[in-house]
Amino acid sequence: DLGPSGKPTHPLATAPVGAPPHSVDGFVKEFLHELNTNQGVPLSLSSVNDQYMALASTVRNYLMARWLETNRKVHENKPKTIGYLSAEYLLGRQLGNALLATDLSDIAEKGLALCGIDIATLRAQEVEPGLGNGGLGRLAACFIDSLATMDVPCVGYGIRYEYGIFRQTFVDGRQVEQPDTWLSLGSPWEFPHPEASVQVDFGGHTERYIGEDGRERVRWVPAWNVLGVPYNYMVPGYLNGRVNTLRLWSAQATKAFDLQIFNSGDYAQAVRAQTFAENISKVLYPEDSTPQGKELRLQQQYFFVACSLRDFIDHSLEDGFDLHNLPERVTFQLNDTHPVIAVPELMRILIDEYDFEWDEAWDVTRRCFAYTCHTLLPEALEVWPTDLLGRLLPRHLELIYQINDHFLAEVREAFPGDELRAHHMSIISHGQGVRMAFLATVAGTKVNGVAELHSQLLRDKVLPDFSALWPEKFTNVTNGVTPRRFVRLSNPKLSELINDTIGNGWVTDLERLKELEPYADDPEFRAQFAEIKAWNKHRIADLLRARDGIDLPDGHLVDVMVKRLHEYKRQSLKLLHIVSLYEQVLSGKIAASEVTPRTVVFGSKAAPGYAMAKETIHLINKVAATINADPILEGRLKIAFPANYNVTLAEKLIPAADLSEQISLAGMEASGTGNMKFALNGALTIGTDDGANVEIRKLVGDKHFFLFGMSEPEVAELGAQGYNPHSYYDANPQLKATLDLISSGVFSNGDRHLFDMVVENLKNQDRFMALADFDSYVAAQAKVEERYADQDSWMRSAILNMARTGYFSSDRSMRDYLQRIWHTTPML
Ligand code: NBY
Repeated sequence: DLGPSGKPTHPLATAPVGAPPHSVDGFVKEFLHELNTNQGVPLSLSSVNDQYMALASTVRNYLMARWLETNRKVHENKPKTIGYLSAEYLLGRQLGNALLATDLSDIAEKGLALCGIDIATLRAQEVEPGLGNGGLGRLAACFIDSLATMDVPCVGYGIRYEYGIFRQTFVDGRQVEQPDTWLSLGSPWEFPHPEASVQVDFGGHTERYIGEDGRERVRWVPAWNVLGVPYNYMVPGYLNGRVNTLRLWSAQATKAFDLQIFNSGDYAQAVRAQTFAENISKVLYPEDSTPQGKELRLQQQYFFVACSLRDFIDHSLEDGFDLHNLPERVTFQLNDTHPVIAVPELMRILIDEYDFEWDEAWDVTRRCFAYTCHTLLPEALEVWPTDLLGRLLPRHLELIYQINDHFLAEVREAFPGDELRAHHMSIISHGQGVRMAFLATVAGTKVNGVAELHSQLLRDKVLPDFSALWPEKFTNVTNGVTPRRFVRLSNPKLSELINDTIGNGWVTDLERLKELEPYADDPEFRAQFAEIKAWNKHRIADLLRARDGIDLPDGHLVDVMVKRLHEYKRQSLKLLHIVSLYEQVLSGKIAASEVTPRTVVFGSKAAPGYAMAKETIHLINKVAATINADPILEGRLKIAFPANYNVTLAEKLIPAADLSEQISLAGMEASGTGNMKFALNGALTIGTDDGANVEIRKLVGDKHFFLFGMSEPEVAELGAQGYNPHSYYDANPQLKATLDLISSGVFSNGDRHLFDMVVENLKNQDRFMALADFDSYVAAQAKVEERYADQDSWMRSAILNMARTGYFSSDRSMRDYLQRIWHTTPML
């Protein structure tokens, strides 16, 4: 503990670290100290970035005593820890959350004002760490927030990408990606620990030899290696004194690797080796559903998982710890299949390094892992070609074959003579490769989906043979979102109203929002609620004006669809609704004055290689430009598509929404989490019976939710019959007129073919059945307009949405994981 030099004699050396005084004066003193000693500038000469960096360090200092104390307690009490393994963490800005967790917001604001600084300017200086694509990465961030707040020991493990999710720009309506240089102005929230670096091996071959005990053993002789440098981030619990750790790994060349080449005299080659190693954590892959079978991606996956297991075993366990007891000390939660290579890695460590017998090693391994699946799309399931895997990780491929052999023996025992079943269930599919979801299912103690419908479909459609073999392995944990970031921080006025009405217990016990239900009938409360909604609309209007030069009209229904661009999510269906409204006005079927004044806001990134998604973005922008410029709908319909939707924008946009668009084809969206954030901020949902929408609707009630479209069984039936989108086009004159308007060239300067890719696909393929749901969607939108016309009734529903969706706190999700999967309880 105290290092090699013996007992310290200075009394301060063993005193617990204290936080700076919780007062404006104490804060100012600390802030100026940080500005002077960390940034090396006096206040008078400091830049905004200097001030932001000093502010971040100051807040960090307040958290430090708690972090040290948390770590001391973990060291002393050796509780079971959750090792959350995730290739993505979409954290959002850190400053506001840290201020909230330390209850310093007011003190900081006052202190900075006394220094002549507006804290809002410093908040705006922070570049969010965008180390994730979308829902999956944001979920990981919500979960670690909840675990810290619930006093559960957890280490989040992941990758410190030098470039996170690309920065989206639009050039003539088309998406153009720019690198996300989030580290360029310094990163005040991270603590690098190069001294705790871990070596990770790759490539080479394996050798068999006879060990001292006379048994045959295997030795992996790797060809090259890299160093993983840990960067620690604080994960503060909300006002509870706990600070957990998020440990992100950065890749560096190892000394040995350099030296070898330096000694050969090839300096340039040695420097290239450095670059080669550092490439591993260079950039986040921007695909959010179709995995790229790229070698570098597998390197990333193995890199962070190998670092994390090594780190946990070497640094979290006491010397001489018997690894047979590892499951008592950790569950590694696999956030989708991206970290599944951890399974053969733990087997390798136990067998090759710790001399475990196969059965012992497997028993330990399977009790250490649990797997969360986040998809239903077949193309989203990761499969690694065996030759690639064998080249990069030869020992791991052998172990996977062995795991598969043992597993298939179990299948044959359970279903004698059913060779076809064994074939279907094989982890290794001939011709394809290693099916990572199967490996995860075989290895995990538990397998969970992320909403009730999804978990059901996972059992019935994606992994039916596995659920037949191990029914008790499958469970559901419905996703949740952190109320700290997505209500308390993002909607300060609403938070104040809730506090004034029911006290502030809801921030850590979100079901208490139920106590607001009676206030839905209180005209005074409704008026306050409506005023806050209007205030949030002005706030986003101000932001979009400054950020994007977009002007939002006053007094509109704010209709928001924000999520990654994917055909299954059906942004094109939203677009058809908009174009249909426009077409009806253009052709005189309805008067512009009959259209409910509405602003539709889109926010969405497309995977750079996903042509259809990019074309859809292009079309949305062109439709927006045309309609926004056409006086015929002036003041009636406005389309806003701010570029680079991210967590920071979401925090301002979601609280301003009246209507939440959750319109995926039923059976396709595993859960959705944006849907929860909108409901909690008092938006009504227009949505299909998909993902967590199903549970939202059940809780808020049919009267307060606009359901439309086919149900999942109806989708399956239509698919089985043979879906023909063209028949809908032919049969529905309004749908035909809508698609024809796009093909007419009005949105493309007369070019009738510019959007052929999107239009022809809808007419002829339409894999996600947008045309089949069009009528029902348009009818539901008409109901929306009708309801919105009665503001009292709308606000009542909005309040009930908020009051009834406390279930979707990620604190509740974590309680479910603790009970159903991790079998552990919060502890101090
Ligand atoms: O995970 C999302 C689901 O689509 C959404 O329904 C769910 O609410 C959310 C949290 O459970 N999935 C998701 O965001 N997936 C990815 O971001 C992703 C990223 C990378 C890859 C695959 C999926 N990949 O293969 O590289």
